[in-house]
Amino acid sequence: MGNGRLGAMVFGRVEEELIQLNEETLWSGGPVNTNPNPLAVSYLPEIRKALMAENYEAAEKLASKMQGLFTESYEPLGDLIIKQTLSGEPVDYYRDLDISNAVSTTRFTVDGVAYRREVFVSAPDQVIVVRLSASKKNALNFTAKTQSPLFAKNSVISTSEIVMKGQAPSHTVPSYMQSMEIPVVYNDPSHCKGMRFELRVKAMSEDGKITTDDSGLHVTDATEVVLYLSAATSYNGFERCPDEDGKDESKLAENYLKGASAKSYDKLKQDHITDYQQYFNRVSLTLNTPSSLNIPLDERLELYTKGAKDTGLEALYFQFGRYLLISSSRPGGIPANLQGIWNNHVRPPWSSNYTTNINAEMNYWMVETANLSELHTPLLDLIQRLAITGKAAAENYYNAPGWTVHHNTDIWATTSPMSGSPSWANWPVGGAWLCLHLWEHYQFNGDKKYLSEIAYPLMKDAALFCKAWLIEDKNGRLVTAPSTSPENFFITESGYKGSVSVATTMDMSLIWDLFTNVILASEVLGVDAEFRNELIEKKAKLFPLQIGKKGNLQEWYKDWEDVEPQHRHISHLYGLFPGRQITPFTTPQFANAAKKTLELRGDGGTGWSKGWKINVWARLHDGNHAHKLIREQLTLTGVEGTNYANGGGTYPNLLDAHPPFQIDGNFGGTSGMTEMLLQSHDGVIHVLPALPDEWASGKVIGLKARGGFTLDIEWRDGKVTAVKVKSALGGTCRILVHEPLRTTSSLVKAKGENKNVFYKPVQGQAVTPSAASTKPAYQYDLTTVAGMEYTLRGK
Ligand code: FUC
Repeated sequence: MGNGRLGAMVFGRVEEELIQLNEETLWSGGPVNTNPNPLAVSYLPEIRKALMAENYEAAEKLASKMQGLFTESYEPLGDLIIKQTLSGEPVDYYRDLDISNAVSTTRFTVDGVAYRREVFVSAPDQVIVVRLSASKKNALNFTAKTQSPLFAKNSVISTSEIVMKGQAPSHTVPSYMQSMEIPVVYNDPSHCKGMRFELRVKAMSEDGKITTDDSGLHVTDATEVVLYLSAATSYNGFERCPDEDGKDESKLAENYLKGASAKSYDKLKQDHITDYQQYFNRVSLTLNTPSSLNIPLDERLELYTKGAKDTGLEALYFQFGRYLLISSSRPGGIPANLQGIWNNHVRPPWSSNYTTNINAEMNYWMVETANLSELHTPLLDLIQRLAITGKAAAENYYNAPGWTVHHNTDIWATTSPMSGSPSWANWPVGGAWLCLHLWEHYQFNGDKKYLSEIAYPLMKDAALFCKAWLIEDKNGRLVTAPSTSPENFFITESGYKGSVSVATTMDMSLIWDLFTNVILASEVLGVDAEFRNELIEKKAKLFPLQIGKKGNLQEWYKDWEDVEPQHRHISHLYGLFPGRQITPFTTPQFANAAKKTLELRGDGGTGWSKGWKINVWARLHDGNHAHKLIREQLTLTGVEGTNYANGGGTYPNLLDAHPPFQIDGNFGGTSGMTEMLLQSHDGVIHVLPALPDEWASGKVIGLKARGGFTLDIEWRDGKVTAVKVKSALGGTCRILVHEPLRTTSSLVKAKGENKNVFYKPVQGQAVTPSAASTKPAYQYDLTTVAGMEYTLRGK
């Protein structure tokens, strides 16, 4: 559970309940050193020389010299442990997490007394609320205490309130670096790094007795008790020392608690539900006739894993992704990290940071399409901070203008390359990928002020970096060098296995995408004509997409073999998804090559890898293959240890298994499902572009399309029966459906170019769906007025 900032993992144990706690700003470390390796830039000419001489081995070695430090880690806040005194065995045990209102309930009966616990995390009141109750008067006896794996100390504030004060490590070494002797360091003599945190717990009750001491809160003979949990850290922005120059975490925690405990439980709960549902209720999804299956989730997943059909579970998984984002990413906060906001490790897997070569972006793939646009802002805000540290990285590492991000970042907005294998560390195009988010936020909402004041300047500066980063190969084409394709390795003609070469397809596709979007944005804003022309010129000279001897989309500059042909990353398909350089309508030859690549890569991989593959198969309009991957992603697993190759699946609580737990797969899965139902990246709003046979009938309400359109779609026996369009911005809404619609005075057969500026073709040619689609395709133009709704019906 969570409100974006505070996270709570409710275990639902009877005698000793455990609620694991997190606060999104609680990270190790402090402001980042933006120039950890001043000699780095001096190696660039040598690397490029080696690459031009095709000496990849030398280039790989030299790339290791252009690296920096690790990011810091997202840290756990601690635990609330509720030890309840019970006399007898529990019966009638029940627990749930209701994602329609974000409240969890645990109930059981002991000795004829029914006990109940309700937990929710309030965004309006910024507290975690736990209500314990008993069906019999004065039957509630328990102790609540707090603990933390970090350095922390408990004490008493009043007869009903306790506090835990602690400090985060000044540095935590990633868990994959096993050789470090002291991986978690607490003391920073300069008093800069290592933020403070505070957790307060207050109990309130109408009856019974509440006392406190250093061991916790003691409640005797009560009937109903509400616990309010409030937490804060001294994090004071990415550029400030969180210790010496930190916020007053104690005052913050105290104020949240004061405000919340002055409200009645019912009011707190109602305000929480109203707040949560303003996001959640925007979208609903029904697939076939919902089953009346009423069995525990682990059993349901097990049946599904064994092959049972359960489209209700698939729809639940879709909504669970939305639930998770509403619970972990709120305006004004920090973006959802590798584990969202739910982490109990001091040295979490991959530091529970932001991995920008796939994972961080995947968390936000569905934020616009699944109608949660405001929740995009934590990521968009982080990009603003990355552009500041990233300017230093561009200068220090490459002597280049603009800004750049490498493959990892954290709350301190680290942008320099990590230290380790160049296959992941030396990847300076993270900024280009993040810029897609800036652009899409505009594309979906059409806010020109945001585009001109925030998005465009950042995009332009990222393009400045890429422009400087490109060099000419011997044929005069623009390439990147050094260049990697995260995190894969090639085998050269002579048998050398390496990761550093020139102009990987992913690099070129990212830059193609960024240049395309900057060109469009500068046109929309009517600015920077000269710069735009320069980009148009450069874009035309970019090393192009290549089709390899196997008919695949080439991953590398040359048609090399892969060391691991089924590698989990499909970086070279960026242009298919999330990009739009490759589409079945505009570039069928490359779409076919991408399909071949996917076939060669196979459907295996980590949770997020399967999540990505759902999206790309949806973009290839192959709903059945996308659905096969949904089934695989929802395979029940208990594997906790790291498995890079084939362990992807879902834990009994519906969280994604990389393994270990990593939240990107959940978000990627939800995104993939939206892409199966609606696409709007290719010059037209494509309704049900990748409907699998198993989703024969259904209804989705509230999906978003570019240009400010919201769509409700109903279909029966695989055929669309009704489409409702809400237009926020007005303009032509061009719709592509696979069954004819009844035309009206405002809905006519589409002719000529789509006049809606949000649908400008980027491949220099209009969409030709009938030629490329295996199904019949009908296109209509709906003339819309801002604020109006239109219902279109099948014939
Ligand atoms: C990338 C992936 C790993 C993992 C990590 C967080 O390095 O290749 O599988 O997801 O990020």
